[in-house]
Amino acid sequence: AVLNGELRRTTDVGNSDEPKRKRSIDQTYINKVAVVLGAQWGDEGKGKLVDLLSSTSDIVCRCQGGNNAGHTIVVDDTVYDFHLLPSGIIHRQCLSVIGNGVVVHLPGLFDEITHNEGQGGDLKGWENRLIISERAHLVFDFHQAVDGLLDSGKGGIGTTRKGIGPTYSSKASRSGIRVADLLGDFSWFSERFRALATLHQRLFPGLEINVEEEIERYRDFAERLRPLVRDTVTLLHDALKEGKSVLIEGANAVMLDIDFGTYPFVTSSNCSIGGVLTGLGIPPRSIGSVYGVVKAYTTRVGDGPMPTELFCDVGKYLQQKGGEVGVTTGRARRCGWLDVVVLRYSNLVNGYSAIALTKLDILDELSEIKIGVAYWKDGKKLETFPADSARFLREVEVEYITMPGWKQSINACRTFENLPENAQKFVLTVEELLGVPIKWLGVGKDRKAMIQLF
Ligand code: 2SA
Ligand code: GDP
Ligand code: MG
Repeated sequence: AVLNGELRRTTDVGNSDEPKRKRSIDQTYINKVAVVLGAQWGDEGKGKLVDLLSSTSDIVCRCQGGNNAGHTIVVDDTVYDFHLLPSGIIHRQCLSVIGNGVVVHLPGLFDEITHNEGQGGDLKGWENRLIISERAHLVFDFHQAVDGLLDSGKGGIGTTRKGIGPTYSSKASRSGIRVADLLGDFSWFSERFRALATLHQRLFPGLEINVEEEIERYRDFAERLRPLVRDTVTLLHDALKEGKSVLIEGANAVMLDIDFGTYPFVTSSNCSIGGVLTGLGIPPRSIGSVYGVVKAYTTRVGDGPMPTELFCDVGKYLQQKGGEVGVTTGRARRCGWLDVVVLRYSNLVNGYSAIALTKLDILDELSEIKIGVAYWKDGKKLETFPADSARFLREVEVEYITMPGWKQSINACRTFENLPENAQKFVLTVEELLGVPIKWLGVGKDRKAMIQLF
């Protein structure tokens, strides 16, 4: 029966002499969590959307990746760049959670805090609103050194060298070290550290690790970390029960997902919707809206196929006008046209409720704008997204549609109706091609340069 708009099922239980029990579907967690995910190859502007949504959220969580991510937030003249810290950290009412699925490089985390404290006052009091999972795995300096060794020369994929792959390898091979190991009995941590370091030295002869010095360094980190650490699974469940609103900040993006991305040119975590559940320990039914962040063109940093990549002046224009430089490594990002084949596949995996289309203003000066709508190979149109990235995806031909540009600045526009007609047409075309509503449009770097459509 439906009572007060809620589904309630009443069932007789046991024999008829016993009192009747009422069973109903528990509504406690339903739709309390909103998720922001990268819909392309990263750097779509997730940080900016998370910043916007954080102002009305109680908790903001990171669930996967590490300090390979780079999320930029521009507040007037202040630029914050976050790598491990959830972008909600600059909102005082918001608790920031680093979940169990994240890999944490402690020296990097403390440096990031110091750096961003120097950028502006909004980080003040961070120590009262940052929580780290006791189940998160630790990235050590030797993981980063090994990342560099593995990625150099032929076969490298252009990682950020932040130790992400080697740390998730330690986690999967069950030799990794978690926050809880560091904060428990220190001799247990020391023993595990020696074993892990020795294992890496055996695998990579010549790898220098000053084992005892590192252990002492971590004695200090342990004390700095201790006040921030909690059982985040229980914390989040309690918060959801109390009706708090939770926002998840995805890092990297679906095309870099270890399962669904362009393997092996991917990162080592699940950056799509599944990583939200495994990286935080929240039930699927707690998830409500899933927002995909889409840049109005495509970028990729590091190696790997990118069918709509532009090697001409338009590519250079997008790179320069878009300021397409890696936040973590300073590498120039490769640029190309918007690729709807990627977006449709991305939507299959993540099931977006709505899209934020960012950096529309970067297209301002172009007289023609293309959108990739299909892949062809050997005279046949591809019906599904190819899994063979190393070879097949590099050889597909892209079919484009061409749209006229708007040749004027849209930076000051704050409503859809204010946008030039050709910009409106571009937005409506993307929406139609993708079949997902566009809820926000990014028209500039600043926090305020965003149009909300509904
Ligand atoms: P890794 O370091 O093992 O995760 O690298 C594996 C691949 O994943 C790509 N990757 C990224 N792509 C875009 N943005 C990322 N974050 C930084 C940013 C990147 C930077 O926000 O700009 O500063 O260069 C990111 N992190 C990982 C990476 O390029 C490899 O292709
Ligand atoms: P993230 O990794 O997805 O959070 O994105 P990054 O921060 O790595 O890269 C996005 C860049 O674009 C940052 O420099 C942002 O400040 C900037 N940005 C985000 N949205 C917009 C927009 O709508 N217009 C312009 N011009 N810049 C934007
Ligand atoms: Mg980024």
